[in-house]
Amino acid sequence: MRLSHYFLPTLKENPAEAQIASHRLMLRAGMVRQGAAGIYTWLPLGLRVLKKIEQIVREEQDRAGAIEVLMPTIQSADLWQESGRYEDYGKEMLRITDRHGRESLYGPTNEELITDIFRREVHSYKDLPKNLYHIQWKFRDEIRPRFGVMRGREFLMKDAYSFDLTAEDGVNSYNAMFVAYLRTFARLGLKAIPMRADTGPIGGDLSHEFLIIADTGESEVFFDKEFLTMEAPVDTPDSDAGLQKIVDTWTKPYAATEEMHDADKAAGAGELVSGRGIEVGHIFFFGDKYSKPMKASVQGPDGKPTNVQMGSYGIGVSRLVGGIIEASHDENGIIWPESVAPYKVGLMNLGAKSEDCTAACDTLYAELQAAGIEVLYDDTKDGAGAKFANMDLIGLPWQIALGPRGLKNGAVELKNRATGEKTEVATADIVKQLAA
Ligand code: 5CA
Repeated sequence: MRLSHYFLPTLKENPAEAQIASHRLMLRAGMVRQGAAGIYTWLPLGLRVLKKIEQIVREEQDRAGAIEVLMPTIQSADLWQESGRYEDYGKEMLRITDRHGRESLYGPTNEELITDIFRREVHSYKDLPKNLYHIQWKFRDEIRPRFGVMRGREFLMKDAYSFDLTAEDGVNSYNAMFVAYLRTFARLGLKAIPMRADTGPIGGDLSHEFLIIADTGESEVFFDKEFLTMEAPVDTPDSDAGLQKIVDTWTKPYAATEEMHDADKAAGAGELVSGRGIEVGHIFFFGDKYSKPMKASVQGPDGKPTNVQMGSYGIGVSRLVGGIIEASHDENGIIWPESVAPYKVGLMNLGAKSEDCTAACDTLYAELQAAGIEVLYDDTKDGAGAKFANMDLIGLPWQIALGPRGLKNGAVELKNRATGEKTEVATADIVKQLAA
């Protein structure tokens, strides 16, 4: 993409309304703009990151055997009356009345709707287990939307719903999602800690939150200090063996944390430290909480109708954009893990006034594209200082600078955004090096 053709409204100054780094940087890097309290437009750069996160979440759900559907944002109030949650959910639910006076709502979550679909279509235990998920916008009329996309009113969530015949099978489905979450967050370059959690308005008695540690998090957590020294799995090779190693490492200190999840025990345990966490995922097993009142049953092996055992599994896809920035930035801007970076490479023409330099940059841009490398090409007439600052702000993993001096030497300057390391690379070799 040529920057001169793009829509990237970056800001030089810190916006006054932003209290935390991710909110500030998302506004400054031209990723989002607020439409109304807690409701955002995703601008091109932000949208690319959102889509990449969504795709990693999708791949790991698919890998775990979940099947994608797409449910609507607007739901009928009837189903929520059946489950008993219509009144219980309270003011967070945005209620809508249509022209015929029918009560509807903008879905804050989808247990009722998916249970309705399931009970209409599935009638035999032979069709179990099933896990259906979708990635769809939700609305919760949060009393204090804040921190940009971290606590929005409209937000993108992946929610999966499992259906099993027995509680034992249901817990197996729960565990499969647990592992899928560890893999997902590892691929996103995050250290996400699973913690025992309250079930809140979703209900049930087995639940884990997945938290990333950041000072700006909203939950207080106690965790094994081994987590702090563990290497963040940035740029994890997307291989089964590589990911399995991460899952294994994480389940070890996780087991220790699990033992001591309540504060009483945590207070006596020297190895535990306290910190603040951002909840990026939450999983629940709640048995027949919805299947019973909504009569979602299948015929069991004994021929008798049996209420299905259900769980639900959420990931805050739009919250993750902010969460990843909280976990990975410096004073100059964002540092994207390669897996979710909006572009892998930023190419800067530092001699935009010279025809030769522009021709060389144009050629390099075409070669990078031909090699399938995602590249944002700063072909504008801005000065070098402004170009460097902008690239650091938007946080692409690799920066290539080509100016008149490099042109003479047949070399470009390659900078690694995460380490700051700069190297001279022969122009002839750069595409091969970045494609590797
Ligand atoms: N039905 C269950 C699981 S599918 C559910 O709704 N769980 S939840 O309430 O915990 O939400 C799932 C995830 O959505 C949370 O872990 C969080 O990452 C994200 N989320 C929840 N509320 C917001 C919000 N106001 N803004 C941004 N993300 C949110």
